[in-house]
Amino acid sequence: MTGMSNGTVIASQDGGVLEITLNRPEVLNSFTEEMHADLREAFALAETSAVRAVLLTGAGRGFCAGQDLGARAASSGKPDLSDSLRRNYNPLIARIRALEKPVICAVNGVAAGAGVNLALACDIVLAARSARFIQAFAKIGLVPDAGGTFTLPRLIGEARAKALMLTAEPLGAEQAEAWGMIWRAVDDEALMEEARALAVRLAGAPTFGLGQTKIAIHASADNDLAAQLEHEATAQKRCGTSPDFMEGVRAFIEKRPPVFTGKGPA
Ligand code: T3D
Repeated sequence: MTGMSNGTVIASQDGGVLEITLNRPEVLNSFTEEMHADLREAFALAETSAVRAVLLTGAGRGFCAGQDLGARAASSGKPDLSDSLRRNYNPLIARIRALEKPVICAVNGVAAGAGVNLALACDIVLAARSARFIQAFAKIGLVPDAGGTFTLPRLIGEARAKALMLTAEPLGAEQAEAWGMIWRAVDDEALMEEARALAVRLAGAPTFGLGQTKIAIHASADNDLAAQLEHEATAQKRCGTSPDFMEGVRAFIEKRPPVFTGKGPA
């Protein structure tokens, strides 16, 4: 196992799985400049070819409570919050969405503010049954950020997204699953075992094809059917010349488990 720990983020790689843990448990893993910088380093590791699946979680009883408000309370005058978004949150969300490999999020406890929307930027979200999701921005006069106004209405529809964002009411993990906001609510004690098993499984999958699948689903937000069919045709051409396609087909014919490399076309 290899990895890095620079205080506010722990990243450890085991085989093709990179596990990234937000590590400021005493303040529910809320974001400071330092944590953003550490997370950037962790996601740089995620972009290396040896990593084929990423698992993001939080240390302690919370997943992430969004921006550290202590830092904001200490600032004098009128902070330029667009600067914070453009330098930190926006590149983080864009990076997770663009990463051509699966990013699993294990929401181990409360997620609030940008912490919710960070989770929703990931590809597969599991949550502890006791976890709550709070679009807390309305309580402090801010607009939901970290991509939440993009992802949430697409996941659960405008009516529910508006109500959650205008009231800042907490949403439980089981309701989040029932609404299609997350993949699955899991018993608290089973969360990490289940999330890790999923990460290991996906790290052994045909990574190039999974990456193309993720990108195709994102492209559908902007495409009409004709454009999306063309997107699929182009992506399928590339997947069809990848070694994992040939391996998958051979393994099927030979009635044996496939051994995927994760590589794309040469
Ligand atoms: O500013 C910019 O850069 C713009 C970007 C903004 C993005 C955003 O995320 S804005 C939204 C910021 N987040 C919030 O408004 C959530 C604030 N936190 C809460 O509402 C509650 O803590 C929770 C509902 C998340 C959890 O409640 P509870 O009762 O389970 O825990 P707690 O007692 O409130 O929190 C535990 C500790 O964490 C506590 O510290 P203490 O009293 O033990 O010393 C609390 O102050 C601290 N904590 C929780 N959230 C934050 C925080 N400290 C700093 N910043 C936080 N966001």
